[in-house]
Amino acid sequence: MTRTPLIAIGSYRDWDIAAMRDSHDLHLLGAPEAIAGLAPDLRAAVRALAYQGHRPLGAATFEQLPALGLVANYGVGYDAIDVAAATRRGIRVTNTPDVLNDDVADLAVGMMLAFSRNMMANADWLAKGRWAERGDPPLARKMSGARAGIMGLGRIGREIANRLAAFKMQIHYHSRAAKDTPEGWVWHRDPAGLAAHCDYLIVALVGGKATEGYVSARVIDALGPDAVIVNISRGSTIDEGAMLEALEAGRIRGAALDVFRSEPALDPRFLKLGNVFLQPHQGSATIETRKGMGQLQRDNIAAFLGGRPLLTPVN
Ligand code: 8YV
Repeated sequence: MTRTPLIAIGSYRDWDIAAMRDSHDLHLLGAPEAIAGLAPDLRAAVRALAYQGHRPLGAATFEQLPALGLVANYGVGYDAIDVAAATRRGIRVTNTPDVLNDDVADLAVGMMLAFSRNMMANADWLAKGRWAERGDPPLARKMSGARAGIMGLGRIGREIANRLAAFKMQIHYHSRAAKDTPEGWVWHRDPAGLAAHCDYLIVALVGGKATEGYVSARVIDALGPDAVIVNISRGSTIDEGAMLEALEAGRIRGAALDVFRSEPALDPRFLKLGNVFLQPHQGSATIETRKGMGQLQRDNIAAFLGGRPLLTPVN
């Protein structure tokens, strides 16, 4: 039996490659530009594309694959994919929601604790022999009981809020409309209003044009000098220049960031700051979750090719 061709773009783990090879004639590419190098009869036959990565994928790629019917994204965020262009061409798009909520929320809480309790500097204090030489390191700051401001109470934002509630934090949030929440959670209509009422502003927005710079200079200015920005969403959701200025001037206490505007490259100004805790976009990066994401991506592909309803459609 001839197996259906599948183009997979990205840097997949061995287990994902093996699973895709199991049921498809797999063509693994590093970037969308490599599609142009595939044989014309293969390009004409491909109906499904597995995508991983944050580089733009849109009309120029779709034009090269006339039979394409599905782009299955490996990730909950699909801001790199031009969904409008896909829809115009009748191409369905799927993502991998929910399977990564716990990991991303865990990382947000972990970054908040690591930042507040000076864990990096304290580990360094110990490693450099300063504990014995100079005594205890400087005191840290308490996180439990502080005010959390969740920007975007979607699936991941809610998991973060649930965790922070267990840390006895008061939960404030901003979303387009008030949501059904446990008693005591406070909705703020205005993002700057949320900023004015929190010690930790945790950004859990979806990426894309609609949220570009949503945490604007105005929102950042509304934060108090004791406030910490936490971002596990997309670098694009924050006015990075305004945040860097606030951090450099000490107008906010600090930032714990997993995502950046020009990642994997970082604005070098970040590396000069002493009031940040930085991570390499690793919110979903555990073996368990990445396996779950790969499985959901493949399940969507199998559903599409089998003529069954998609599990997690975007359009
Ligand atoms: C990435 C993410 O997809 O799910 C998302 O939206 O940002 C991550 O899980 C990850 O970089 C894998 O490509």
